[in-house]
Amino acid sequence: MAIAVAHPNVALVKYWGKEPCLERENVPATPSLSIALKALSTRTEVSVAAQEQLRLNGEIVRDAKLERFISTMREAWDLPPLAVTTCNDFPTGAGLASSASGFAALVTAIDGEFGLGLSETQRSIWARRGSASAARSIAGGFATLEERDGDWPAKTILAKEDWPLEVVVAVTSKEKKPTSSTAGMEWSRNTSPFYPAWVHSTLDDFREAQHAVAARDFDALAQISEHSCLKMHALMLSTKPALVYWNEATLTVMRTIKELRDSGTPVFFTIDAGPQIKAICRPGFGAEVEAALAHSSGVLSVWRSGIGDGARLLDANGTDNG
Ligand code: 2P0
Repeated sequence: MAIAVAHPNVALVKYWGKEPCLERENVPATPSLSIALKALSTRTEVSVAAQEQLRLNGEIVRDAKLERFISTMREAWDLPPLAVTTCNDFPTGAGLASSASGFAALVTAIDGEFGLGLSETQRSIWARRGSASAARSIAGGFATLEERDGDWPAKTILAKEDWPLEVVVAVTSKEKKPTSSTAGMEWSRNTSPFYPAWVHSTLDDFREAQHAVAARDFDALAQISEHSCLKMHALMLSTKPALVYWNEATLTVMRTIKELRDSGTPVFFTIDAGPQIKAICRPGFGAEVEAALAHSSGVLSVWRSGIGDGARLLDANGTDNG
């Protein structure tokens, strides 16, 4: 049996939309840039079984996306039936990127169990076929996902130790999101009049964010990240039917973060395809931001996190030596 662990990631420059005709391969229409969340993780065990079986958070489930992904891997390798047991220590499917950490941990565990010998780049390319954001969870730290030589590998552009930003996740709902990201981004591409502008302008956002990370320029990263986030939600709102992922508490927390920043705390927000808010702050400000968000109306729970590593195998005792 092989055991792997991976962290979800939060995109600061967002991915929303796939290349037409390459949807099944999850080829993004835009590059993206993210940070991994150390405090949240998915742990996945893979072993050989008499019959294929997926157990998610203790329950046997069917998952079409995962089954399709494993059959794609079988086109490249002769894999036996698998027992896959996966657990998230955070809500699944609620806008906390469980598919990112899920596919990253799965590819890493399959690679380990069957000795496929995949490099980190190859694992990221495989993980992307499961879920594009999963490629970034293979890399960890500050990671990019962009086109290179006709493929889309993820890459760590700055190690977490080199800029130990802190993240506070404010959970405002534990419900599953109403529309999956995969479906939502297809609707946006097909129906929003803003979609071409989104694709075009994200290239500039990506370059600016890369420069901000390289220079460890917090204010520049804050500005470009909030812009990318709000532009993605504007695209979602202009989709038919409209994709409204926020709730009342999402807006309240957004205002709390703005007030914190106006009073001198170096913090900015980002929001994915769900109502949770992630606040990113300079090292040393996590406790203050956590306390403020915990008291914000409608917040159910808060998590504080550092930046995490990429997906990795645990040893035979399940110990993380990474
Ligand atoms: C991101 N999200 O860049 C964006 C921001 C959500 C909002 O990547 O269809 O689960 O499996 O490739 O990766 C969520 O979408 O979608 C996502 P698929 P995925 O993090």
